[in-house]
Amino acid sequence: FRRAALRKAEEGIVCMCEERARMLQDQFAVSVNHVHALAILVATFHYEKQPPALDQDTFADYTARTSFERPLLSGVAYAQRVMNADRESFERQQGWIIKTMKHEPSPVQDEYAPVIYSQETVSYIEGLDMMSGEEDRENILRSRATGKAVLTRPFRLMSNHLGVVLTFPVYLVDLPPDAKVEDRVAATAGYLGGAFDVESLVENLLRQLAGNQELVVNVYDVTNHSNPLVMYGSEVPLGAPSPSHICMLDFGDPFRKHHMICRYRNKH
Ligand code: WA2
Repeated sequence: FRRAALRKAEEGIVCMCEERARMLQDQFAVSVNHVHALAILVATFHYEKQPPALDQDTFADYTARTSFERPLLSGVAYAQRVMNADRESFERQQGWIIKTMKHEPSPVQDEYAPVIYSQETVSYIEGLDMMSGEEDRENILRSRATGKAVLTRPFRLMSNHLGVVLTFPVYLVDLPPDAKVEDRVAATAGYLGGAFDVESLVENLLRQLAGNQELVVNVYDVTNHSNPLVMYGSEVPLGAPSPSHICMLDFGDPFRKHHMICRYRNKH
């Protein structure tokens, strides 16, 4: 009887874990696709129109009304690439000065990525140089070098929740898929990105599922397999070995690897 019960528990956990992994991956993918479309919106209406046919009010209104398309993102924003030579005229034109993510006036840098458009839910990043944060900076550099969507490692967002940032590059010209890195960098206009508030939005997602009470779900960034980073859930190691199941997750950035581990809360 014990063995049959254990087998049933193991089968149950496989199903429940796969269901959760699939849901999370799907909601992640639709959110990424919609941010991709927003990057094209900025290229079309900010850069391909003279004068630009986009402003903060329009961006805030459009992103608020389409937020249902990005269920795992707490907010999206557009950071413009500003070279140091153009900083003064940029600041004069905007009427504010570029600040660091610690809310100090930015020291001189080769270039900056100040947020010029933001969804109201993340309006606190407006005017901040997103290159002043280590994780955001690495994302910006990797996205423009590859032309693809990239993700940070999990870290504490400015909302103070654990999450990851997604970044798409926006280019001034159409680039062929095999464009050289230096051509990509030279053509970079800015960066469209958003914050995956994993801590609160994944909690919401899992809470709606049957069996939530009995299951412990953890998501890890296992890009460096010998140093797994918690992306969702608590890090407390579980005592007695109980049935567990691991599901691979694909969040669309081939540079990063993620997986989900599910266990029962009460020993079976
Ligand atoms: N957005 C919201 N909260 C954050 C954050 C962020 N980055 N970084 C830390 N907390 C405009 O890649 C460009 C958004 C960065 C995009």
